[in-house]
Amino acid sequence: LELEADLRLALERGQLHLHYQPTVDLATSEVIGFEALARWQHPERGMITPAEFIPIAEATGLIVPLGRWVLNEACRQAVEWTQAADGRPVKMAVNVSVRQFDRADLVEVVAGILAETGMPADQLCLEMTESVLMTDTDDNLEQLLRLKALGVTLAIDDFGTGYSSLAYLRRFPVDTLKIDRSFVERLGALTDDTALADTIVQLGKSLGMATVAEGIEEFGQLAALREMGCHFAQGYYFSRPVPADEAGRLFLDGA
Ligand code: G
Ligand code: G
Ligand code: MN
Ligand code: NA
Repeated sequence: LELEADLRLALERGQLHLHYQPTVDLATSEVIGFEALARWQHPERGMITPAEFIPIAEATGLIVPLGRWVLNEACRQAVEWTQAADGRPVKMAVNVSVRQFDRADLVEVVAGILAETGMPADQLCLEMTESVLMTDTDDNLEQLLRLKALGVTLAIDDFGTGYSSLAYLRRFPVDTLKIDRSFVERLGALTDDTALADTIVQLGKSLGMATVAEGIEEFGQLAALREMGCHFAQGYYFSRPVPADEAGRLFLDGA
C-alpha cells in the first residue's frame, strides 16, 4: 500500500525513467533500435525493479498513466535520436500490459502520442504477452486491428511460454515473435531448446513474421540464431539496458 502511494507520487514527480536495450539486426550487426524498459529511482529505497512495481501498477490501475508516460517518453526519445542520426530511423519497442487494453481509449492514446511526438507509426512496436490474445478476445482483437491500422508493429513478448493455442497467430494481426530467453539459454548444444528456437524461427518465417531472439549472452547463441535465419536479437552480449545518453551514443556509433 505504501509502495502504491509512492508510485503514484513518483509518476507525478518524474521519478520514473527509461532504460533502453538495443535491438541488433543479425544480418548486418547494426543497432536498429531499442526496447524501452521502465526504471524507478525511489528516494529512500533506491532502484526498484519493474518486476516489483509493474505488478503493483497493474493491480492498482496505475499502469494506465504509467503506460502512457512510457509510450510518450519512448516515442519522444526515438524522434530525437532519429533527427540526430540525420533521419536514420530508430525503432522503438514498448511493453504494453494487458490491463491497458481494459481501457477503451488505448488506440486514441497511442494515436495522440504519435501525433504529438511526431513519431512515425512504423517505428513503434508494441510488445504484449499472449494474455492480451487470451482475455476479452473479441474486444482486444478489435483494438489490435485498430492499432495495426495506425501503422504500428505488434509483437508477442516471451513467445512460447504462455498457454494459448497457436491458432491465435492466424486470428490476430501479429508482426513479430520475440523468442523467450529460456529457449536461447542453452543454444548451440544439440538440445531440445535448439530445436524449439529453430521451430519458432521457421514458424515466424512461414507466417511472414519477423523473429527477435531475447537474452543473447554468448557468441555461440548469436551464431546459431543467425544460422536459423532469425532476424533480430537483444541481450547482454550486445548490451544491457542502459540510460538514454549511453543508448543514444550506441545508436549513433553503431551504424
Ligand atoms: O529489465 P527488466 O528487469 O527491465 O524488465 C523486467 C520486466 O518488466 C520485463 O518483463 C518487462 O517486460 C517489464 N517491463 C519493463 N518496463 C515496462 C513497461 O514500461 N511496461 C510494462 N507493461 N512492462 C514493463
Ligand atoms: O520480459 P521482457 O523481455 O520484456 O523483459 C526483458 C528482461 O530481460 C529485462 O529484465 C532485461 O533486463 C532482461 N534481459 C535482457 N537481456 C538479457 C540477457 O542477455 N540475459 C538475461 N539474463 N536477462 C536479460
Ligand atoms: Mn519485452
Ligand atoms: Na521478453
